[in-house]
Amino acid sequence: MKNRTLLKTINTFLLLMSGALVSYSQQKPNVIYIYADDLGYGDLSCYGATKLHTPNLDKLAKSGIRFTNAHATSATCTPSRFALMTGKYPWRKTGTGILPGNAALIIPTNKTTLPQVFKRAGYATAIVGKWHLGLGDSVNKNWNGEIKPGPNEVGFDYSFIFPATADRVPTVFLENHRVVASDANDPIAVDYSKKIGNDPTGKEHPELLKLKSSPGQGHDNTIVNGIGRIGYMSGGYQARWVDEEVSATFLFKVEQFITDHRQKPFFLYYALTEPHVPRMPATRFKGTSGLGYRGDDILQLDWTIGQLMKTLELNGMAKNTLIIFSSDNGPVLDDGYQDGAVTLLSGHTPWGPMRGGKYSALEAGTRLPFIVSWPAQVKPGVSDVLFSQMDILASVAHLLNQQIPNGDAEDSEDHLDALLGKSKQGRSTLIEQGSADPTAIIKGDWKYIKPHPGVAYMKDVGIESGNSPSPQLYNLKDDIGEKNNLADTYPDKVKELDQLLKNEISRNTEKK
Ligand code: NG6
Ligand code: CA
Repeated sequence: MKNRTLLKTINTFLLLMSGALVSYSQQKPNVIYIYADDLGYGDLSCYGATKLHTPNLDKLAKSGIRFTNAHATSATCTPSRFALMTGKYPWRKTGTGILPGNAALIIPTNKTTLPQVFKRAGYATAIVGKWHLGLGDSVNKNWNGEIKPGPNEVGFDYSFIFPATADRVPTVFLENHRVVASDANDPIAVDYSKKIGNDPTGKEHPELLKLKSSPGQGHDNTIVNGIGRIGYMSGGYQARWVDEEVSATFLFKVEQFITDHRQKPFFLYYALTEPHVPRMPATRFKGTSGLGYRGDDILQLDWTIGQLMKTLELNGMAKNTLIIFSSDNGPVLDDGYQDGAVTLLSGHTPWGPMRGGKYSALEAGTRLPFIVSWPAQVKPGVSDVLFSQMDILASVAHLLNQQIPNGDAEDSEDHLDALLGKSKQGRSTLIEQGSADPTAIIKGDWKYIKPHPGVAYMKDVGIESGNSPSPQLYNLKDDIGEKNNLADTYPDKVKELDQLLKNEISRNTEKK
């Protein structure tokens, strides 16, 4: 009798143990969202690049699904990131354009965000990398004290970020609420309207620059690490980053976070800075691509992904980690510095087979590399479903059985099955935002761009904006390069899509 009771107890214990193991390893994947900055559709060899070789991302793509019709909501950084975090079209809210480095937080703290979905499902959450969604309650913040609200107030348990872009001051890292290596005796001050402190500016002292600014594009305020920035800063000498170390610093923090979270499922938002300007790769990557620092930066990015994969493998996490890799907007060559991106391009086509690029309503503005890998669950392949980064929020909520409260993440559509390659059905429509207004809409194979008075060609950056005084209609299935304007041939289609775009934009959008 006694023995039988003991046997029963042992059996129950074993059953419970195996149950616990099964439920963790099979049902709750770690999730890593990797976001490159200004990487184009044609920048990776798995997307057709021949002048650049990106073996680590190619391997990731081979292990998972390579999407060919996945989009950011916008062709610049802040709005795309806003949409990723909130599941809402950014143009519905005012003040979601490219932010200066001293901007206040623009993500509401009382709405469901992507990291909060994970948190509610019991995940540990972290962001490492570029933020660019504002910090604190106001522009006038004290960079030497606690800075909040920020990423930690919108769902990230841990944050290691830089505030805006690498070309904007302050050029410092923040870990949770504080600037890393700040010094009370050397306080940091930031100003975007006038010079402060005694640091030389690029405008006054171009001879001090190791990277020349492009004429007419600014980037000639405070010099940090031999590079002229947008905006002025003073103080914080120990806290200022060295550009060549930024990528390795983020990678280090990512590896640390992963190894610290072997026991609990996590969501990590890894926001790389490559290949955004100022491109200043680690010394050992300089000159390795033959295409200038932009190419070198992409090789550095690819190497970083390889290191991340190794870390996952070493920790036994490679199989049950869902990795999504994408970019926030299309590519640009000269975005403010003369770094060889134009002169050493050597036939490389960052925009792939499309027209446009960063700041553009043409396809290369928002159609981006998008790779999904989850070896335990996802079968490798290629998918042409229409998908928006904005849909990740609702799709992940489905995966983790989380409800989204009414009124939150209103534009995020649940396309979990498409994301995991189990369905060929994605979005039916998607609105595209170039540099300012949302002017384009995709429905099925059709894309319509409404007439817009802006310039057709942005000379400084060398990119077509997609603006035209006449309506444009393209059939993307046959004409991904948007060469054949069919507006005159299909006036009814133009009318239908123009109305659809108008209706969507007028629905629940703040007035300017
Ligand atoms: C632009 C900057 C550009 C870059 C961009 C933001 C000028 C002339 N150009 O305003 O250099 O910083 O903003 O890029 O200032 S993004 O990828 O973060 O949107
Ligand atoms: Ca960007």
